[in-house]
Amino acid sequence: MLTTEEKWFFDHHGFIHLRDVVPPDDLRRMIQLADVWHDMALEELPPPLASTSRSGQHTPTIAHWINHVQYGDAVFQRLALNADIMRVIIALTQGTPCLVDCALTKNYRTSDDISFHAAGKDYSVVQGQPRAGFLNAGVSLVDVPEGTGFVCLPGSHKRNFEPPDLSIYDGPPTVINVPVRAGDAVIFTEALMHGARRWTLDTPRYTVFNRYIDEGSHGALPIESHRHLIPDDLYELEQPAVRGVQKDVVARLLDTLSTRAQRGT
Ligand SMILES: O=C(O)CCC(=O)C(=O)O
Repeated sequence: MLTTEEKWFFDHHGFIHLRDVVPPDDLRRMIQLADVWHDMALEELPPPLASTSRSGQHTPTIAHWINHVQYGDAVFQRLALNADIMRVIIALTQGTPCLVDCALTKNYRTSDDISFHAAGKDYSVVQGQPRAGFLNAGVSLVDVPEGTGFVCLPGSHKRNFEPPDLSIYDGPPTVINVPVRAGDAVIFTEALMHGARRWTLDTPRYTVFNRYIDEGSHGALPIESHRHLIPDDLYELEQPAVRGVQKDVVARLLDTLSTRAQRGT
């Protein structure tokens, strides 16, 4: 599932950078929808789409996100089930992924930066394979040049020692910035200390953050009242994960990946 180099890289750094995994037409469609939804008042969003960044105690200049976008359009369903991304998610959850969030963010030059944070310490190596309990697949819809966007403290997911007080604007080797192209995914464990530098371009930054866990669920998904808006595979992916029990959707994704590998595509 993961190459030897990917296993080493993820264990060493806490993230994997996948290049060019989303087709340009899908990127265009997601940006189009992001512009429409981000311009809407909360009550105008098509249910069950919501925006916890606009409903909580956040500053008005936070980099806003819209949740549950997979219920809003097939393009986000394709993304949450994207075989190139799921290859890594299935491997790192050791076969039992549960999708817990799909959030579409839009950053402007005026949006706040995001200082270092992490969720939990759930990273280990089990039977020689890396295992992460909480993963984030950040898919960039635009090119993100060096100096802005995602930053992390590589290796901090192991957290054998708490890091000192570091700034997201510090440089390598302690802090690294990960420039990406439109259609790339940075899959990282939420145990990794990460954040985002202020956006510097005149055109907005658009990202989809799809989050997955390896056991149970977070309780918010699936949204039963709107179950008819998503395909069966996605509905199953949102069901609680049970360790040792393979979901049919996972078996289907593994079949797709194995067929592709045989064809060399
Ligand atoms: O904007 C980014 O790349 C980082 C986002 C982030 O820190 C998060 O989703 O927790």
